[in-house]
Amino acid sequence: MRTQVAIIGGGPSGLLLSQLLHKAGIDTVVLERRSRDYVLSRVRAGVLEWGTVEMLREAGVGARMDAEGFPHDGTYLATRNQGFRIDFQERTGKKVMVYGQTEVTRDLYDAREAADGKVIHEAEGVTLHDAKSDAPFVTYMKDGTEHRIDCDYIAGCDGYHGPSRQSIPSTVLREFERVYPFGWLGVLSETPPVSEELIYAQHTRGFALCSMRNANLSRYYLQVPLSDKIDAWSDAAFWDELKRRIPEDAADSIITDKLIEKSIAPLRSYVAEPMTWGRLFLVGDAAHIVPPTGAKGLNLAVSDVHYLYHALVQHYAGDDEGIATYSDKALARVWKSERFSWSMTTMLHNFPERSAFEQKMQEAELDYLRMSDAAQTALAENYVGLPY
Ligand code: RFL
Ligand code: PHB
Repeated sequence: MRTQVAIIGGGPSGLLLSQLLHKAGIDTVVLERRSRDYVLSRVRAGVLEWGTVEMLREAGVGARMDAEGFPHDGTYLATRNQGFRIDFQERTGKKVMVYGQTEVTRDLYDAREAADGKVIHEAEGVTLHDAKSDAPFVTYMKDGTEHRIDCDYIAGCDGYHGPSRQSIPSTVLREFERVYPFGWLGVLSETPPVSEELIYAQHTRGFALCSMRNANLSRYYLQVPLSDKIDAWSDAAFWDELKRRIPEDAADSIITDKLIEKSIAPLRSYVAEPMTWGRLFLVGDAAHIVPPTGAKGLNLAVSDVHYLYHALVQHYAGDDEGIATYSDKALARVWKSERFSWSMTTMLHNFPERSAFEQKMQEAELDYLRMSDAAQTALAENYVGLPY
């Protein structure tokens, strides 16, 4: 088989790239290791920057998001008894959209299917070849047979554990990493959200987040030690701990029920440079990970797609400037989102090894944010998304 762009990974970045390129008349094949149902069962991001919203509209997959998503003009930051609201709209003229990654991915699969797009599920042993040459190709196994796809370019949209980044020689790749000494226990509950807007809560027992998917589906998170086992968290223990960490009025009014999903995710910051190697481009989680506190992971994947999509369209129109600058442009934005996610994480979590001095610094930072218009504007500007 031959295609113009072989895309490895059928998560949001691979599917969005393929959909945008299709609309521009560029042929792609998406290779996904998992089944469609498995990909759609993963509960992940919930907050879309406005740039992401506009990219999804541009790709022709915005209709359901516009009908069912919830635009949010602000968010709450809370300590146990002193919450305050940051108004994004007032401070930046922008807002965010609450619409789950699962729904984004479903809309993209539907669009690819409607356009007869080639998305190959359960592709095993995907291997990249000759990315440094002018004739790269990808091989994979499907139903016991080996297949080969020749292409002009390879887009590595295969997440943190995929083969794309690993195919770049270690002499070329530079990695930057911070691993945090805690994780997030995330749950879904078929109950109305406790608040119309998200609540990011700092507490001496650990961080908590109240988020949502729709009017009857709430998403809550607790900071937990990495050593915690998911089975040791009963539903009752989860609700009790959440109530201890969020503001009292929220704790008093929260509606609790049986939890329908429970998982623990570790937190890390990670960047791989460069994001281009020969004819291979890394996109999204394949190149970088952020801790979820800033709600940036999916949004960064989408901004990478934006740069790569335009670079490829330019290339097929005879101009390689975008191809040559893809890595630098994407990384400039990646590092700023890394900084924001790291600073939100640092400001809001409990770090077991923190000194008394560092503890005071954390309190002062949140107190400064509470009283400073400038600090709130800076947070809002980053949260709604920096320009592409
Ligand atoms: P994905 O979604 O990991 O998709 C990669 C795809 O590649 C496939 N794959 C392979 N395919 C073929 N061959 C192989 N050998 C392969 N190996 C892997 C995988 O099966 C998968 O389908 O990466 P992508 O597309 O770059 O998208 C990135 C986002 O998924 C991620 O950044 C966000 O989910 C992060 N994130 C959040 N981001 C936000 O913007 N806002 C949020 O509110 C937010 N909350 C979150 C999050 C991530 C979380 N977890 C669990 C990681 C909350 C959580 C709890
Ligand atoms: C979510 O709804 O899953 C969510 C929201 C905001 C975050 C992280 C996750 O910062």
